[in-house]
Amino acid sequence: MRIQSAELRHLRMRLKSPFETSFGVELDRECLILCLEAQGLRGWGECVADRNPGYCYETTGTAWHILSDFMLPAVLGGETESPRGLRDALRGIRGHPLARAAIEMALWDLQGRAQGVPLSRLFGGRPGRVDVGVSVGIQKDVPTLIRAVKDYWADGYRRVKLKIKPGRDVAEVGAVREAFPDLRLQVDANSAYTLEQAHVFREMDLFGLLLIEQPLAEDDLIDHARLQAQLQTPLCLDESILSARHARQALEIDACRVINIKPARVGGYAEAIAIHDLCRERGVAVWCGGMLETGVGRAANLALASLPGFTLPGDISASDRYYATDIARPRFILNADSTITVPDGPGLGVEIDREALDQFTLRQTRLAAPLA
Ligand code: OSB
Ligand code: MG
Repeated sequence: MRIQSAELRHLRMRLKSPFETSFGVELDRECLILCLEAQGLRGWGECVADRNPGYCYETTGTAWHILSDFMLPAVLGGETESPRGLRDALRGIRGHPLARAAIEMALWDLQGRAQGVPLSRLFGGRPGRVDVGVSVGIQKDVPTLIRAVKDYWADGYRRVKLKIKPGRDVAEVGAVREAFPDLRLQVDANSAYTLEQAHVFREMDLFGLLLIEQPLAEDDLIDHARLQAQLQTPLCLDESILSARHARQALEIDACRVINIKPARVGGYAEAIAIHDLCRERGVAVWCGGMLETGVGRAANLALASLPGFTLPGDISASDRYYATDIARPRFILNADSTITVPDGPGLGVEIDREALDQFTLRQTRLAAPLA
């Protein structure tokens, strides 16, 4: 498939409520939206890099640079056979998985639309519903946190993830556990601790958590293995896993027992599927992480989560958990059984709301293939 042109936009969208993690507070979510055109079709991709390099080193600024100056020129006009062929087209460009994943998503969408097939089918999943939960940011105080969880419970979420950081951990999680004894509960530290603070996690071991996500540094598999050895609760890695090779090595040394698969973090859906396959072979549970995606990235994540190894609920909440207005239609709604229905239209299975897209666009650029 010859890619004729690319349109890249930088968006800013107001979050319905501020999202606080161990690395900072977000009031607005920024992202890039990419549209690739080929054979009269449009494929959409989302780059989930944020304005600030808090979660990872990429930002909307670095992704704009890498995409418009290097990655898109390498793809435009060339014969990119399939999303899986992107790796070859980008040989020679190191790193920047979030930028890479945006192009890959648009190629999957193009392929799905060209073949009239939903992404879930292209990925090897099945149509239907997937289990989801909600990720709750750090709140002002414990009563506010309890109220937030109560509201999400009332909305129908049956799995909750609490963000924690040093000093805002055992008391918070203990209070939520006491108020909601049956809730499927997990925590995410976004690498805010060191092994010297292992006692925090030994205390949390008593709360019956589904998992503890990324307690230690992203480049520290060894100390994660040391921590896992002290705990009953499975450790789950997010930031540490950038490829299927990392996943294999982490599992081999028992640095984690669950993996959060975020397609963007590993450079796209092909690598995400490879991690899923590896974990499934080994009987290791995986779930689909989130990056506060718009309806574009959310549609693709739902398709991924429809693969059989995704046995834990994903961080894929309903559209109205994040945004009053989204850029894709239809909006995703939570079913009564704490699931969301996987889109079944061709490609991503969502349509772009041009008006909303324009409303949130800070800047845009268009790149065309060199004349053949
Ligand atoms: O660590 O999982 C994370 C959001 C932004 C950056 C990192 C993370 C998150 C979330 C939100 O936890 C998950 C969601 O999209 O609902
Ligand atoms: Mg995480």
